[in-house]
Amino acid sequence: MLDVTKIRADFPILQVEAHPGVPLVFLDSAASSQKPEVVIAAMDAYYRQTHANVHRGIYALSEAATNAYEGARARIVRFIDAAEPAEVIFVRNATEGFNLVAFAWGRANIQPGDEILLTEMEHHANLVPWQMLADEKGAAVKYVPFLPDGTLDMDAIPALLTERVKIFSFTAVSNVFGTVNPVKQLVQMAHQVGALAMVDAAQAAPHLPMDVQDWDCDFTAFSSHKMCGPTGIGVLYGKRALLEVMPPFMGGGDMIRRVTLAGSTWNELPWKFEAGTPAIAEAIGLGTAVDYLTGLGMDEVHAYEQYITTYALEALSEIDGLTLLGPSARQRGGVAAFTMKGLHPHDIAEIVDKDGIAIRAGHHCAMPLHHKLGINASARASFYIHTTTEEVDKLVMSLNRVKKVFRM
Ligand code: C6P
Repeated sequence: MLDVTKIRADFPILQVEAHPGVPLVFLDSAASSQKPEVVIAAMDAYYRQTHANVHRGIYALSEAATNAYEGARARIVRFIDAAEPAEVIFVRNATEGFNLVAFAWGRANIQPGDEILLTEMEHHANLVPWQMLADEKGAAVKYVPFLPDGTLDMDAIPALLTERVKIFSFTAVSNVFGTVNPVKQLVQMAHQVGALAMVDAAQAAPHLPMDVQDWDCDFTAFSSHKMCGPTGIGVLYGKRALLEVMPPFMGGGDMIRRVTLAGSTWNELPWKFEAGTPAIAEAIGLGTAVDYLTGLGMDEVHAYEQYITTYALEALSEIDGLTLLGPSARQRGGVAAFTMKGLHPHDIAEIVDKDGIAIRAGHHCAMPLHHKLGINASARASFYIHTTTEEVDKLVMSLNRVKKVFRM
């Protein structure tokens, strides 16, 4: 079991008060996680001692910066078990990863009449870029439905996953239900009909051991800021054979081999997809975050989150009038979205904030999911390696107070 007291000491922000005299209870890691001291220190040290542009300078400082940047990539390669650094592209966030694939792979491969298969539980990042592509190409977007318990309707897939489908893109872990989807099985199903499979790992990479070769996915994307790293950087993984033949996403410096006034040729992977000066300090911060998580052990991280989520689901289900969204703790990651009878999620979030508790309220960038449930919004508490049972108890007490305030 993780030593949560020790872990909490690693996160400077957990010493901060939410309001004067009110300690912060941070239950919004699914939106963006907090950062351990080692990550902050690595970025600080980089700017103080190593900063120069990468891949350009002949001088020692630039070489040191390049080594640190590429060293971060090597850490990601190990963390997700990619076959080689060429397959790990630094992007701004998961959202950019989806846009890159929809733009570069999609424009070259999607024809009128083709289908793109998604699920009804997707985050807008894995929805809107495909809808834009389908509109442009005269293709159709289809959706695997979810069942009332927030799991995918696996029986509906064979009828949807026909040979017209060119790519099946789905989330590994839902950011609302917390559902952990059977990634390997879904990838296999896509490949059986000759479709590619892209996995949204935004809520998986921070919480579960990840192995892209075992998944056998063609692409996956995730964000650094949800996994103890800084904002402004994320990762797109793609199989070399696919990336090799894809046209670039953006043009500019670093992504070219040769430029003449008549035209240009492209750099090798992964730099073909990294136009312009990259987020160097952020890559180094992400590399350090990966070291930090690896040091804890991703199996241990997952086991702890299962423990705290089980505790939270039990405690929350005792509150009269509260409805939890999503499956049992066994099948979910560390998120608990809920509604409370007669209360707007924004009112809930506003009142628990007075007790120092940070939760998210709204549609969590999953409007179609909420629409299907017949609601506009939900409240969501999310847990991470530093969440304690005492914090969950505080949330439960505060939610009972919300009911009193609104006389429910
Ligand atoms: N979800 C949440 O509060 P970006 O914004 O690119 O870093 O991540 C997008 C994204 C993609 N897929 C899933 C499953 C996600 O959860 C997110 C981000 C946050 O749930 C912010 S909306």
